Amino acid sequence: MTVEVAGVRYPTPVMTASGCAAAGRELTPFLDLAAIGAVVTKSVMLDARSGRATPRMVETPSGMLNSIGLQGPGIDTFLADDLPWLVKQGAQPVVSIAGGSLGEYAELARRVGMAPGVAAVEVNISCPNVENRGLVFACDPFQAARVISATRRGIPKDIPVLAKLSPDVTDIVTVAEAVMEGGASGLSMVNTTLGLAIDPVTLRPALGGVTGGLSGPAIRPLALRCVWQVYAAMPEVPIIGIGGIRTGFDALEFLAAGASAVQVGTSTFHDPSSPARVADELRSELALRAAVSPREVVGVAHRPAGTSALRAEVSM
Ligand code: RRO
Repeated sequence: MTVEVAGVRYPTPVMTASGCAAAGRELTPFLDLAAIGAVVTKSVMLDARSGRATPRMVETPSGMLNSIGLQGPGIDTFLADDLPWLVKQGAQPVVSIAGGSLGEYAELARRVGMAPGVAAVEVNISCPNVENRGLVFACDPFQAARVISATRRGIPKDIPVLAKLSPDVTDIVTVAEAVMEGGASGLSMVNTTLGLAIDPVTLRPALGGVTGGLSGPAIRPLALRCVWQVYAAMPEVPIIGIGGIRTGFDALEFLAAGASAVQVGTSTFHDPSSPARVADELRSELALRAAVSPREVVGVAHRPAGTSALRAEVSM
């Protein structure tokens, strides 16, 4: 089940998604952090933040909305407490960073780049819960590329920089091309999509922050479409698929569409063992199709019917 993404090896292709389990401590009663693909930590900013007004989460059909607003301890506390703890667990830490300006990303990169044990850096340029839409850098190819190159400069060459993209754009391929030109080593696709829910009693927005990021199975076809489009345009670019993955077959869909690995997020709220369980289920799904490794199915959905060596008939 080992996979390689942008030059780094992971024990399985199934990682945690940023934002759903902080730095992983809450998951330890439910799974072995060293045995899952990677722990992608909650996006951390330079300073500690309390986040947005409550309520911050609301259930929606087949998913949920969040409006956390980048709550976190700040980079110094993260690097002093959380990262060393993760390294001690034997986990592969993928550190997610988020800044409000180019300078902040550059400073975050400099500090994370000096810390020991970082497997990869995921650059969150797509948080939907920022003060204004102009700060969703991933919605503008030019700004997105600038953030990635400012970050890349601060990170040692052997540590990959993954750009986390937003699905809330007209043409995700243009953004993907821009960040790759800016120096990204690969892409994490996708972040949540902007949504809204109305409280049935007050008839006001259900979230304190009014709008929020929609996640869960409701967005899986949307995320899958994004992965498909980018793989079709740039098959050589490493992609980590994210969006509503809940089962091994969901993960397999993303691999077939072109992802080399996946992240599981919202599912952990009702089953905290999800990242390990999905990997186990994916192993069975691959065996069912006589695939010897996850690598064998990456992008297979793009090949003409009948040209793959995989077992064609699977009884469901
Ligand atoms: O903290 C958040 O509100 C948040 C972030 Br940073 C993100 O990238 N995506 C999201 O749905 N929420």
